[in-house]
Amino acid sequence: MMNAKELKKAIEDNVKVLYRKTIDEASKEQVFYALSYAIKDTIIDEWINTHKAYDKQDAKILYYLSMEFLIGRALGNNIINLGARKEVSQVLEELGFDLTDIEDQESDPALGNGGLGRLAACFLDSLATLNYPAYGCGIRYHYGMFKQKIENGYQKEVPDDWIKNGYPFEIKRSEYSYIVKFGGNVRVDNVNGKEKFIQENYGSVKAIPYDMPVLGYENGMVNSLRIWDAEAITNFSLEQFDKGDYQKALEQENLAKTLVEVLYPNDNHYAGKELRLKQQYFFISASLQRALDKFKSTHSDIHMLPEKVVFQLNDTHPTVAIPELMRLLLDEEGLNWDEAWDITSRCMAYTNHTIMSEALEKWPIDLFKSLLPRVYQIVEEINRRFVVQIRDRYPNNAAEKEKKMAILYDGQVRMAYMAIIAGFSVNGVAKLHTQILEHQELKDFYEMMPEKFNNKTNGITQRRFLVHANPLLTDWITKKLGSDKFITDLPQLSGLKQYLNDDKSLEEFMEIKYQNKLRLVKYIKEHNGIDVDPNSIFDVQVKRLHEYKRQLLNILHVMYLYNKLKNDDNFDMYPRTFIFGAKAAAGYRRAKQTIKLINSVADVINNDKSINGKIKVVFIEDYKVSNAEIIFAAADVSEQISTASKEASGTGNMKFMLNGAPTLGTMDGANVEIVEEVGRDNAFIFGLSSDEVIAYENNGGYDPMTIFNSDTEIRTVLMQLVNGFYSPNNTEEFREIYDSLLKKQGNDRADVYFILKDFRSYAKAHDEVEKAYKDKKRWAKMALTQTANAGKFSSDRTIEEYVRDIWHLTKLRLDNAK
Ligand code: 475
Repeated sequence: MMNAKELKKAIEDNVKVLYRKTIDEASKEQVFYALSYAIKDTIIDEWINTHKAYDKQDAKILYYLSMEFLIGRALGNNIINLGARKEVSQVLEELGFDLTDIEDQESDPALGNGGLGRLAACFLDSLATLNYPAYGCGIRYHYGMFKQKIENGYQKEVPDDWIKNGYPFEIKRSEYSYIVKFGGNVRVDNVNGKEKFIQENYGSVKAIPYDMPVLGYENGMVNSLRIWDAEAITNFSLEQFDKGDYQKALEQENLAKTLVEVLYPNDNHYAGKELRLKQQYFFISASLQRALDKFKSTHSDIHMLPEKVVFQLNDTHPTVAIPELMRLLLDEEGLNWDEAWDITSRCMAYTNHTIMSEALEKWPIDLFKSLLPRVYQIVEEINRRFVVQIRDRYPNNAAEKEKKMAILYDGQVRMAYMAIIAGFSVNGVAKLHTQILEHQELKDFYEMMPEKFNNKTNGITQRRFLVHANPLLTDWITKKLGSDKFITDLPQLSGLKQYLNDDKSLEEFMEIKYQNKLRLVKYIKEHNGIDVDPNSIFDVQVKRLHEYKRQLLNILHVMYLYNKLKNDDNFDMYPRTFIFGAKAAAGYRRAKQTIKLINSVADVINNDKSINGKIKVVFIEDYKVSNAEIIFAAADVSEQISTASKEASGTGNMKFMLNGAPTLGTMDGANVEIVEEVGRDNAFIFGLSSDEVIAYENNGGYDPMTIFNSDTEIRTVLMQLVNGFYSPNNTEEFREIYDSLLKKQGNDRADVYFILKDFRSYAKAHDEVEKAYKDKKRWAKMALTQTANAGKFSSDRTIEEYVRDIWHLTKLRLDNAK
């Protein structure tokens, strides 16, 4: 890192060169670019040095293959990982600028939907911090996750043109471009008695990589996130035109344009669009071609590949990597099937992130085959051999097993099954989730190949979600522990336990929470125009909107509390602010109606003077990584209320915990492990267990109508959905939500997510929260208990487990590191 004087000069020079201005004339945005280029300059030598070390040490490299990397803003994070926060702040101050203001100028790169994409970003941070050689491989979407506007209570999607003004931290690397082929047919030639498969009449695009630096924390390590862009193949169009194939040339140009245009905005949902499969094959083929070339540049024996390369499949979205690697090894490297299969299956590992059936990728065979004719042949052969194995192993019930396990079945290619069959590792993302995979969802596979299954409980990076998000708390912890080692060793936080009975420390801890609440109050005032009482309980649910996450349960409970305030003279409550943030997939009707409901309820309640501001409801527009950081730091209560068994892990739960907010939640996903760490007394747990949910799903026996008929308070709340209470101009506005809770919907039971079933125990858990909060000291202790026990949930721990059990990487030594 340059010193203060050099940095100042670099910023001033950049402003001059880029904008022909002196620093006193520069806008904040211009200073953002000037500073970012200066920071990139300081990174570049370490970036080069790191990759030289890869080669010199002949390091085994992880390729983390993911359709999504929800990286968020880079500037602040890079400054922190360079260990230069104070210095940069000061230089900017001298120049008349505030660092947080400047950071706010950066677009918030959202090349992901939610949990899965953010996990990938946390993993990259931890990999670099722990000195592991790794590439993130993904797509350079021109439009990331849409920006959300709320108009009249409805979500409106606005395109996110994040690279409009250029992104300062990426480097285009045209010299590593590759051709990716789609469609056409396969011709079989016979060369010296050996079959040769040649794809012909295809359309193709050029894949061009852009690299972004991924900095380790103060260790001189800089890995790369490599995202692929598409370009039409120039002069190819001319050639085609000469051949009279004008149509084809245009098609190719069109393909290049549309291919990487936009991220599919679906979380935990599979849309089955042809373009999505094209995106998958595009970035996978390019990433694998590059990985093989890199390997071959320093190795002569392709059989060594599994010793030097490992591919992690982030859910099934990159699973086409399996037949693609087979294709490269068979058709390009000339290996025979058994050799290719051995190598492929020792290089590929698969992570499952969800058991939601609507998220399972199943491609129609016709589509798959016409888009990827040669790859499909290979899938067929993989499947044929597997089916032979099944018949061998289960002679008595082969048909049944085939139905449950074959890759090709019922006209579909089942991607998860291919990943399990071909890879050497299958992992879930929290203990409970892995158990459900082993004993329910994937039990036939677990029975047949138990050695592949393992758990890797998710984690988060404290560099972003504590150090960057919560500088006040970071400084306090550093002071209390007498060291900042927790920044790379989160379990050190347990040292805070010695302060659990120290009144002064508890007061300091809560004062920091208060200051962070003020920061959020200001954000809400600026963005929503709502006044929020910083002394109220900040009860927060921020995550993607999905029925299984049950934002609906939360808002129905708010409606219930409001009724009590209005109708029951004996009822009183501690002031609460219910904060929501959530994007709904653009085509997800029910989710969008829930957003409208939250906003309609907010409208009525926030404007009712008679309740003295006891309840406020805030829907934060455009929930994203940058405002998430402000929200986590300010939360009192963490709502993690998914229907048990449905949330594979959750990672927001860990971010709240780290920042001192107890969990109000079900025994689902990683909540179970959070409770294990803090103890049952330091969490507010309610609702059906995952076993109970699964039993109801299998055996029936739940009818929400009995609750509707017997519980008047619940009934009143439900009736308010359809009597215009919250939608005076349209009593039908929330009819579908009402129906979903009480009526069978096609093949679905009423109240699929057990909202009415869990309602009473949820309300009771809220009572407990209030009781606990009123006792200031008890609450402070409970809050500090969260932070002090958050050590397990660092993604550093998760990565070390992946390395130990799956990747077997060696830490890179950086001789020139500072
Ligand atoms: C789980 N996304 C969380 C998190 O492991 C878990 C994206 C595109 C298409 C389909 N689905 C997706 C997910 O499935 C996803 O984000 N899953 C989430 O992964 C990290 O913590 O419980 O829901």
